[in-house]
Amino acid sequence: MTDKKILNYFDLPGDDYELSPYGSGHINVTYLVMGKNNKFVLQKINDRIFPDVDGLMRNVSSVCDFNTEQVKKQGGDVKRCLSLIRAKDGASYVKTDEGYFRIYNFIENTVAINMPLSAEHFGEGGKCFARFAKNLASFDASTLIDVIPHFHDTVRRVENLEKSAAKNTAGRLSEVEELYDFVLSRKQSAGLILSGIEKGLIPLRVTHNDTKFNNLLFDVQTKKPVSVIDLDTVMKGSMLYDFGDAVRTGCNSADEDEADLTKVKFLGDYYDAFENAYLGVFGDGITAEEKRLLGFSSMLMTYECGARFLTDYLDGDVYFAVHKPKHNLLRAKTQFKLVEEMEKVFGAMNGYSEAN
Ligand code: ADP
Ligand code: GN1
Ligand code: MG
Repeated sequence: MTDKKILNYFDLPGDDYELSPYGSGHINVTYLVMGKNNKFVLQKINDRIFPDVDGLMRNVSSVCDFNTEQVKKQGGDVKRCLSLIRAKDGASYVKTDEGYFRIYNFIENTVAINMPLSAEHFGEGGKCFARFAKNLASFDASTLIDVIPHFHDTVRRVENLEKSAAKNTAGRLSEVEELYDFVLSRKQSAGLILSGIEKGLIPLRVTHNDTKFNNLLFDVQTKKPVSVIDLDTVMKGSMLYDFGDAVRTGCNSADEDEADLTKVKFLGDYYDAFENAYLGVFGDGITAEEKRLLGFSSMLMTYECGARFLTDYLDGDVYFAVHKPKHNLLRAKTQFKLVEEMEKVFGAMNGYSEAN
């Protein structure tokens, strides 16, 4: 637990603040900063995953500012946009012996939730993600640092899994043979989005790259989405990454770490609502190849995430925060079950081939 002395470095209004752990993100350590009259969000940045903290924070800061500017132009409420609270020396983050810290505004009367409440609710989430993508369409992508290179290179993700299986650091390989085979049996389609990008059929855009449902904030009263958060992974990418990754969490009838796999079903009506809403806001700019691969990307992003959880399980749980024994294994199993469910709707992953 971080000491609240860290708050002294930041330009916060005077108040009697307390820190308490907050949210269910897997990467940073997040605290609610609660005063009598003010609320903020403090994060200890995961500098093992984001070693170039300065580059990361330049990305986050410029994307926050750009998005806020767009919302302002549209006549929206800028108080409901994510923004960084500066340190007293004007910097966007603070480094101490304990690590790197940043503070965000707490967007009033909002909450993040892990799963949508209904198909329509997921559709609203889709509009919010698509609006964010649209807002960033005119952002100069060349100024963004690739904070985690090859983030959605699924081929590399599978190669990393193979390397981890070969090392078997935590001695867990024998336990996961079936899951490992599941990944290998579908690896021939892992490079489809990348090859579409190489062929110029899928444009590179500024993308969020981590559009899971709890990276949206919802108004507590209206339950409508208010803002996209967790901007650490905003980089150049394909809109299919954002579309597919949102479907991964929003169309799963169960939690990401549900142990009872019979509960893991793909929610087709949620998918339809999301696709309609997302594309409605995203507009006509979508290419034919992007359209062809919407369902496929949902499977690919779910498969990739499962492969990453499995890799981390084999490595001994060094990447994602875990809160119970075999947590990464449970998460991997859920993802693969969901891929199987999706294949019933979208066809086998291996059945998709490269566009000519
Ligand atoms: P991680 O990278 O670990 O997922 P996030 O930035 O997504 O970190 O934050 C984790 C959780 O903290 C979010 O899912 C949300 O519940 C909460 N959170 C983060 N930023 C804010 C904010 N500005 N206002 C309110 N809640 C927030
Ligand atoms: C992590 O940061 P968070 O918890 O929103 C991860 C995503 C995974 C997700 C799986 C930087 O997201 O890529 O899809 O967990 N973020 C990073 O739940 O690796
Ligand atoms: Mg998050």
